[in-house]
Amino acid sequence: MKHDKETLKRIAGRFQIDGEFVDAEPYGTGHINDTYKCKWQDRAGTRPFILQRINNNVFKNPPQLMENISRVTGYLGEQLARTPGSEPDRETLTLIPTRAGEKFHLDEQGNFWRTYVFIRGARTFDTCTSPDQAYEGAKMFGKFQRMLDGLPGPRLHDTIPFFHHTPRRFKDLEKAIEKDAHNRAASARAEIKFAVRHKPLSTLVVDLLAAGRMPERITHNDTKVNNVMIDDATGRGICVIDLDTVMAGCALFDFGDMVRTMPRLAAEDERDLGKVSCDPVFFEAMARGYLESARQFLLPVELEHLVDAGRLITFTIGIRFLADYLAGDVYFKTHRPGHNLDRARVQFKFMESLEQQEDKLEAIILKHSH
Ligand code: ADP
Ligand code: GN1
Ligand code: MG
Repeated sequence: MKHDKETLKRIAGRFQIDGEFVDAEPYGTGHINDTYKCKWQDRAGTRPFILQRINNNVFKNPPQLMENISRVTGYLGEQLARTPGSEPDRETLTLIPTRAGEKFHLDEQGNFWRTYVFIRGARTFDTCTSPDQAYEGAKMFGKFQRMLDGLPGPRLHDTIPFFHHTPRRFKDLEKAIEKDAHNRAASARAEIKFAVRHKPLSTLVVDLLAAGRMPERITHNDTKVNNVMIDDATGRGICVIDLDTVMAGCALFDFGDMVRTMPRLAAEDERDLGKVSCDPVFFEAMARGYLESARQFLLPVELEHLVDAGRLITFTIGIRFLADYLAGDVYFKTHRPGHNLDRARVQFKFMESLEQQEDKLEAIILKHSH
């Protein structure tokens, strides 16, 4: 455990929570932040909370990031409060302020911490276990885009500039290959070759955005399946989480990351590549879910490129894993040697499966577009 319990107790104590701190344990399988489930006890019993250290290697301006999250969750909460039958504190993340009334706590070491209400009776899945989950998760991400469509106020901060800018990501990869700081390029020759062969794909969405042919929207930008919570009792999608990258983007970024994760039944770091492919039944459930929520606002140019977006975002994240492997695993959390290379291989294998099934996937999108 990265932080000891005394430290966590001290930090948790800075937030507006009643009762006594009981315990904290690492929680979830995210690659970026340090997430803990904390238990607190008061007269009514024990209650869990999520305590998170924001990764400030990845996010350079945590106060701006927290301003985004506060605006977004506040706006979603207001809309939910007006919707009969909804449960605002389960259907959006809710920040708990510090005792000083701030959105985050800055500790003596320069770490930024935040606390969320724990969403009970729900969980996340690293891979979908049924087509229904793909349907539910995708429907939630579509609804999330729809609900944020009218967010008032100034443009959200770019928490990571050029986050899904594939040509820039490709340049980063080229730099990492050239530097080869850990002498790993030789062990990734096949993957580097694959990436270089697919370089022309990089410009697809950025060119359309630059030409003003693709609308900018508020998007989540990290819509992998374990960033949406599924209700234990009903199996319904309940809440979109992990809001660090909510900012201006393209609807295709979100759909692309769903394609990358929802119809892939093998793990993101599976070593047996024979298990890695796109399952068309799960793909269809996901497409149906997303389009039920998003069909009403998507433009033809967005609908036309949904299948391409799957390949593009899978490629983008594949080259990010590969670049991080070459750079010595400095960005994504890794749990074994070669972990980022294994992840990159899965992305590239999955891209091939998308390429092979392109016609079938296009037909599915067409079927659910109207
Ligand atoms: P990361 O950015 O590292 O992926 P996340 O914000 O996604 O971090 O959190 C990691 C995991 O913690 C999630 O996948 C989810 O399982 C769990 N989690 C996060 N927020 C909550 C919450 N409010 N209630 C319950 N579980 C949560
Ligand atoms: C990271 O935070 P997490 O684990 O949900 C990453 C995403 C990648 C994903 C790959 C801020 O997501 O961009 O797609 O890993 N988040 C950030 O699994 O870089
Ligand atoms: Mg996450």
